[in-house]
Amino acid sequence: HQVASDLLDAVADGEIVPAYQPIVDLRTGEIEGVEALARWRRPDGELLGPAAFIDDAERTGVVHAIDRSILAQAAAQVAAWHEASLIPGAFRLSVNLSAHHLAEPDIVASIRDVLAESGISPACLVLEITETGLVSDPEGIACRLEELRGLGATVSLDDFGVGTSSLGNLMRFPIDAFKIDRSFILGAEGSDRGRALAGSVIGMAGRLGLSSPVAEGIETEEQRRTLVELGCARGQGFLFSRPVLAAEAEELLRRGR
Ligand code: G
Ligand code: G
Ligand code: NA
Ligand code: MN
Repeated sequence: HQVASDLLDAVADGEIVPAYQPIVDLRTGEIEGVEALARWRRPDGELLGPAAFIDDAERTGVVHAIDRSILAQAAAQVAAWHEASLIPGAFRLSVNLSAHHLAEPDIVASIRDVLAESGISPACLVLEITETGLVSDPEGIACRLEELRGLGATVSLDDFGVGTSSLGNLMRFPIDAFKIDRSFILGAEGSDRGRALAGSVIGMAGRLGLSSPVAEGIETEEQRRTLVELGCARGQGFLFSRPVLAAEAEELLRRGR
């Protein structure tokens, strides 16, 4: 399989690297953590986003190697930032985990080993699971998520609210948090109903005893203000920073101190 072997080569050659997007306190702008997002740095210097390779990676199973490599690189980076006193102890690293990956029996041991090698605490790790991937084998996935929480990691539902059974997922799966999909942020600006819906989703997290949700895709000051009014404490988006490579992320952290 040519696509699979090209992608595996890219992982082995260190061409799949994390970009980091800050997750901030929406009131103060303080950086509380980062989401690591995979990029394919081609030998010619071109940087490809996941749209160019993640579907192929899922289809061929190479996504496991990508997820593990991004976690290892990002955890090592966060450990180095800790070492340099650029980030506080409570700083959190979010990584994306393919739902396919959750079917792998060795995933829990694999994540535990990668964390142990990097030296960062599992309590710093947030595993983002995309809602739309949670269709097959719900019992197996629920079991795996419970084991991952047992390590001390946080499990967060990504793109919450746009799947076919978002509320059902809150019942079925042992999750700690969710990320509010960008469509709610756009909706909250568009109409009273959209605003009420976004407010309800934010309020629901609190009533369920989940951690404060992260709002995704914030691009304007007005969106930030609206979310704060609606009780949302954390978010990410181009207003604060696009996803950037490690050196640029480090600059943001230095400035944010
Ligand atoms: O970074 P972008 O900007 O384009 O990311 C698009 C989507 O690609 C993300 O929402 C996420 O679902 C997926 N993605 C990004 N990085 C990773 C990764 O390391 N592993 C997996 N499984 N998905 C990722
Ligand atoms: O994991 P997930 O699908 O949530 O990844 C976030 C995706 O959203 C990435 O592709 C990232 O580049 C993109 N993104 C991050 N911030 C913004 C933003 O403010 N606006 C838009 N349109 N996309 C964003
Ligand atoms: Na994500
Ligand atoms: Mn998302």
